[in-house]
Amino acid sequence: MLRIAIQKSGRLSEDSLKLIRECGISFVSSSYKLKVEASNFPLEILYLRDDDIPGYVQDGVADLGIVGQNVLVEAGGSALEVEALGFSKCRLSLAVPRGAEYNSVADLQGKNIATSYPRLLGDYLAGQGVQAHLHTISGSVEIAPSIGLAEAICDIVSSGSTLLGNGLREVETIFRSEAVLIAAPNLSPEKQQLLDQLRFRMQAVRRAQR
Ligand code: PRT
Ligand code: ZN
Repeated sequence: MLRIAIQKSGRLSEDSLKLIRECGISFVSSSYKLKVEASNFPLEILYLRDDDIPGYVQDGVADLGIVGQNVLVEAGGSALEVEALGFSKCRLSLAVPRGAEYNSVADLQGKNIATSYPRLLGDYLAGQGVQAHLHTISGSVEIAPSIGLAEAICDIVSSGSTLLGNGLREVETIFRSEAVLIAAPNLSPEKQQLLDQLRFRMQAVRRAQR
């Protein structure tokens, strides 16, 4: 039996469930059950917070998971990306107040930057030779400049309307993300075979959508 962890409720949930169903896997999901078993494929589905999924997969509590690449890379563990899934596309970007002067990333030298992605941002800044003070906050990052916490932010953007609504201007895209299927590094041969079957079905679903 394979165990897959998906987001309980959020931007990935609906498409994750839809993809599993489109693979021909039947299960009855209900909002209060955190674990369900499929009836026609040896698969158990766990509903978790997305941030916890890479860790559970790395530790083998779940064999597979569906998360954004942003969460996988930020987690920095040993869970492996095995399949890009094409949904929940977004980007991780730096933004500054609309009126602030900004010519290049060098302008962030010595500045305070608020983010929920200190690893991704730290790696990017290091690659650019820029040193800044990173303030890690877990939500409502876009508010930081207006309350004097930071001169810039680094957060997920999709339409751009949240930045606009908070008087911010996107200045650099540092990472592009989409939902991915991840797997534990050392699956047994039996589980690996089930994963191959599941991936084959997922690829067929994606090809049919193109
Ligand atoms: O409760 P849990 O921890 O499970 O969920 P969560 O609140 O951490 O995550 P959730 O559901 O918001 O997002 C899950 C994943 O969806 C993210 O990790 C991304 O991979 C992906 N994704 C796609 C997004 C967005 N689009 C997105 N727009 N994640 C977040 N946003 C937020 C962003 O943080 C910002 O506040 O939406 C706002 C910007 O949106 P726009 O359209 O105004 O630019
Ligand atoms: Zn989360």
